[in-house]
Amino acid sequence: MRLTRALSWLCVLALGAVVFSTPAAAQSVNRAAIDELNEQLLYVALPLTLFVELMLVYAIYRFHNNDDPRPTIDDPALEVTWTAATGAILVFVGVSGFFVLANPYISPAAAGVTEDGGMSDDMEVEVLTYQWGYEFSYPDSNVTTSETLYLPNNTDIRFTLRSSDVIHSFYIPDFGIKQDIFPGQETTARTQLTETGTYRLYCAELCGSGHARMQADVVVLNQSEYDAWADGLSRNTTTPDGANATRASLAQPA
Ligand SMILES: [Cu+2]
Repeated sequence: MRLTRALSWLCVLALGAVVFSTPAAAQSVNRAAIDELNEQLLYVALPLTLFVELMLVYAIYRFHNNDDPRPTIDDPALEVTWTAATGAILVFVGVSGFFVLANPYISPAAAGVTEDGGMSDDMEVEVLTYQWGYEFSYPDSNVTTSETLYLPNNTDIRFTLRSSDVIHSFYIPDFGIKQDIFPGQETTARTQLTETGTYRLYCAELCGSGHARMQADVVVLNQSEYDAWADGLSRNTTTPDGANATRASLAQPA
């Protein structure tokens, strides 16, 4: 009786942990897809964990005074059942994971999105990495900045990633984006942001002595604020928060 009560409390605690650990609203469609997958897998893993633990506790309790244990003899029905159940769970995990991987925001290259590919409505941001920093170019607005990456929300954005020296990466944990960047090769990341705010971009590949300094702020604005920011920069005004110069003024020697 005491055991039953203890197990009931264990179930209540586990359910409570799931309910209260539900993550806050995601900041990007990528992050939403990844969070949803984690949640689905949790709903499979939690009952399984509970089942195994309950069996363990039951076996300890039921057989702790068994002085003459005997091995289990063949039980084909039981073996078929646990093989089929394990197979079904693995298929569920594989299929759920595949659908997230095939998402055109998560794997733009796998989904056939190239620089001049089918998703040309995307806003493009060219990211150039070097030891040790990021430079962001906005071809649509003819603007180049460093230190801070400004982005609009509710717009499909494609990042074209290049490196001028060694392997770097483009890692924004809040957006669920992590893409390596290789010298002499172009990689792509894609997203749509859902929440305005300030986030952090990191390099996640050890790229030399300045690696720890290689990070930048990411500011997500609503579309009108973003347009005002881009307009202001294209008119060659300087803002105090990291925007350097327009691409036109960079191109002209002083
Ligand atoms: Cu780096």
